[in-house]
Amino acid sequence: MADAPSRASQRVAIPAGRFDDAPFIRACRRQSVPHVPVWFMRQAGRSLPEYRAARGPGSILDAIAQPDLVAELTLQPVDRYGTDAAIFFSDIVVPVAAVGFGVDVTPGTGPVVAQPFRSRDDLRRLRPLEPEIDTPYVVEAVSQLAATLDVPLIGFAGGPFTVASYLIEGGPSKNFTKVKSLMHSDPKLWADLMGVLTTMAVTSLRSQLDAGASAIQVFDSWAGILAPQYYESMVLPFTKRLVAEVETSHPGTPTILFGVGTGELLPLMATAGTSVVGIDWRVPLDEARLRVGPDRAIQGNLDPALCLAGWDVAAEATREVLARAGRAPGHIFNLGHGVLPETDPGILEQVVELVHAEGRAGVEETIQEERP
Ligand code: 1CP
Repeated sequence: MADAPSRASQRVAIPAGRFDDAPFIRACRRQSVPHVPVWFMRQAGRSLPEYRAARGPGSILDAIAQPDLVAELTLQPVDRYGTDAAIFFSDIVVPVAAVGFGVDVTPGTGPVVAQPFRSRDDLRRLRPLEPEIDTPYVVEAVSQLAATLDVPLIGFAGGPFTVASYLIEGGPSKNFTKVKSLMHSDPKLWADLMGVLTTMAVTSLRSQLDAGASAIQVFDSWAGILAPQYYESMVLPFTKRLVAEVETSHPGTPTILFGVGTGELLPLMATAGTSVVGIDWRVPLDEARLRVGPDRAIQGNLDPALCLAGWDVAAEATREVLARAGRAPGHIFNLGHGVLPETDPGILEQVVELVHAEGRAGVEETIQEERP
């Protein structure tokens, strides 16, 4: 680890804006595109046989700490599907695990915390993240990928609410009762915890952008569990700070904010400052466009479960998503949540082909046709 800074200084500089003409980046900016860009949340891993072959047994955190393996796993779905972006292979709990909070990721379950966050004393277990020391493998893998990829790399962080939910609940949760009770019984401690996690996310995202990521996504996956008024007062201010700080250090970087079950939160999420709002499958995209307003691109929103019902069903549902997205620029095709492990990769391959062939949102020729 002591050699991390020198390795960093030897890194080849990747010019910022290298992918400004890529359809994914252009769609994030609501610019015209040659075709609707597509990528899939959780496209790496899970359903790919080549993932299972390369990854082997053991905790995913061990895999994430091997830059060569991470680069390979990140590239696999891009090579197979022809997606317009790569999502960095890592996990939202990597920063908190790296500062020693005591988080593991159990196969079949997800993140598990040995001693969950309970009181003010636990804030001491969340020291500031130093990426070159704590997560040099992230910096290294992003650098390798930035030098190799011919599509933009999306870096990511967990939204502070979603990361806090794992720390407080101790693992995956259905009702988030412990989180909600801490939020409401000790709002000051909640704000302090959110502040620490926001800073950690910003630090991690900046390290990924410095190393060559072209865009970032904030996965606030479980924020949809909250009523709008509490999302607005107890989560959104931190998301706004996160986005503003990334914009300050890396101006113009496309940013995406995503959560599941956020139909009622979309108008608020649209004020967080990201270029794009991710939409789950519950809100049709024409309605989603109304909820997020004209200043944001949208990403989504094929129900991942419909990819399990055969190609005819998946094709019809894909066409429905494209039709609902309409012709206005600023649609990135995605699933409404992550790829399900039992998905046939062949179906996702066909979805990409169909979106590229038939997606019209922001397509230049369409815009010209519509000019008087
Ligand atoms: O060992 C394994 O292979 C376990 C499965 C797995 C994988 C492949 C986990 C455990 N994490 C990951 C990688 C991962 N996690 C990626 C890499 C890129 C990709 O898969 O394409 C990304 C982007 C994440 C992000 C992540 N982790 C989120 C946000 C996205 C989402 O799905 O909402 C969340 C909530 C996690 C926590 C997590 N990690 C792993 C699991 C099974 C879970 C979810 C557990 C739960 O339901 O609470």
